[in-house]
Amino acid sequence: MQVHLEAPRAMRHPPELDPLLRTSPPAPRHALLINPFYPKDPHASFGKHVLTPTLALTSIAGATPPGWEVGYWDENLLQGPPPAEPFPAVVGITVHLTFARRAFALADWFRERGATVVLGGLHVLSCPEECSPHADALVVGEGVQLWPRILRDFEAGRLRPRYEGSYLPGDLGEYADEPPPLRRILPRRDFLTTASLIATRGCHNRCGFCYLATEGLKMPYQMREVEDVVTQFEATNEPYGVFIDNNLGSRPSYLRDLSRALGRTGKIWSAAVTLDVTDDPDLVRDMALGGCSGVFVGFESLAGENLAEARKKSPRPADYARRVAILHRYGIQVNGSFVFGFDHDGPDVFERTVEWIESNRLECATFHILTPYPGTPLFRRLESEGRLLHRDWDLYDTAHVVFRPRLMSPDELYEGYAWAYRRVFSHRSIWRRRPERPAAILPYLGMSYFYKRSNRLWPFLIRHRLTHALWRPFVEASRRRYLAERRHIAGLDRTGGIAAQAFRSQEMQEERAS
Ligand code: B12
Ligand code: SF4
Repeated sequence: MQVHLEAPRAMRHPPELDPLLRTSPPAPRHALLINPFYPKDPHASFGKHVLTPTLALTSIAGATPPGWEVGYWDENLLQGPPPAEPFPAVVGITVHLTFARRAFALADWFRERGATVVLGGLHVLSCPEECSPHADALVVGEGVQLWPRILRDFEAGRLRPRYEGSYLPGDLGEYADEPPPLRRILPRRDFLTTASLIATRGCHNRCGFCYLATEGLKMPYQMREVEDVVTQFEATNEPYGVFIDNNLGSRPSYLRDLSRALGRTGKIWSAAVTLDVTDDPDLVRDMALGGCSGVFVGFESLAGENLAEARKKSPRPADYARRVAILHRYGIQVNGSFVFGFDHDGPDVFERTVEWIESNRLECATFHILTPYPGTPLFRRLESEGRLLHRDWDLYDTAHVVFRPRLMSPDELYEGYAWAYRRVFSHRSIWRRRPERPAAILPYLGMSYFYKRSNRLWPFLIRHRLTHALWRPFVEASRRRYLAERRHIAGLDRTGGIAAQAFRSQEMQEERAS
């Protein structure tokens, strides 16, 4: 039996949709884009869900033709169900497997009242036949290039039931030519930062458990112009940005150029990268000088056999510690992501992993129960081995066991996952993982306690829209620490190279500002 820690009601159940509500007729040329509610894992931080918004909806919004009004609603911000006034002519909903049920309920509710509903997102890509009964039009794959065409077809009364997007450069244009996301529609108060940024698409890997390995998905690595990304970041007026790229480090030369250009802004940012970036410590130094305050690294497993089976081409686990030390040397915090339940994971995997995290002082760690996303090689293998326990997508959220593990029982896997979170969120573990540099300890502790030990507070903070205001001092402290650290890092190597130039231009900017 899996014992579940209970999340508060608002974090478990979506807001109610009034079945009797009568609405006005659809307002012409008015579109509403919706991110549906999903239940939150009580073991992890609730703060994670208000860090930064998904870029799916703002990317679509950025491609909306002139003359259209476009609204944004994220049900996870605890402000109730989507607004029905003015009643939208077109509703666009992003669908992931874990919130597909909610997305369909919203779609049905709006359609019953006369709106035209367009569904897009990862679940439409992997299970289109499941989504089509709930939509007037489906967008399979890339949506930005198709959205203007969909609105035109809608106005001309010739909307098609299905549109196929493509991530390949072609008739519909290049990735680099796509319009920037429209971030002004985002409620700024509700997120730590509304600067969700994306510079690249794809990844050089195709791990068997990753959504990038979904059958039929062709997503070559593509990059936006460096200057375009920097301009977008500056326009947000946010001091901190989060790159939501699958892997910002797949092309080291691009990451170097981007880091150098970002160094001009004096802002800080974090990004997901693979450990390969540490092949070249000089690249890591450029990232730090460019304002990189933290990286999210998918270590996945400390067992090489698990990585080999998933076909993840990455540094050997025996070399992880040395590489983490390189990131720390330049003051970059490491948020490690670990997956439990691979075929070579026995019941000792949890303790071993947590011990490793603590002894290498990872500032943050995220755990996932191995989850076979439909359409991936992992899903096909577990299905053919008869190991899937069910197809209740609500539970395919990496916080539940949905398959039979090889070397332990589903209960052992679940309990071990829950234990690992309890342990890394404990006072003892937070303290043990504190950074070595004394100046970094206080901001680290403040952030850790606010992020990891405030789940009782989060629903209140989110509902009362206090996220941005309360998080801001922590961001500012980190930014200041970074600016100071950059002096230190640039001082270590005043060769007259670009690294020192970035520092000097930053110094000049600060002097001008004061
Ligand atoms: C930001 C993010 C988050 C944020 C915000 C999530 C949210 N839904 O609000 C936070 C941190 C809260 C989060 C949490 C989680 N996430 Co998350 N997250 C991401 C991340 C990094 C970026 C998403 C994004 O902005 N992509 C960029 C946009 C532009 O791409 P896109 O969504 O595919 O949209 C394009 C098309 O799909 C299409 N499209 C999409 N929607 C629509 C709608 C319409 C109308 C149209 C026309 C087109 C269209 O057009 C878009 C442009 O081309 C992705 C990884 C990634 N890089 O994509 C993971 C990812 C989506 N997350 C994932 C997971 C598993 C989770 C969690 C369950 C993990 C956990 N246990 O905590 C939670 C729970 C959230 C949930 N149930 O979805 C998985 C989903 C796997 C799957 N097959 O569903 C991903 C893919 C990561 C991964 N590599 O496995 N996440
Ligand atoms: S390295 Fe990460 S983003 Fe790339 S394919 Fe593997 S899991 Fe996906």
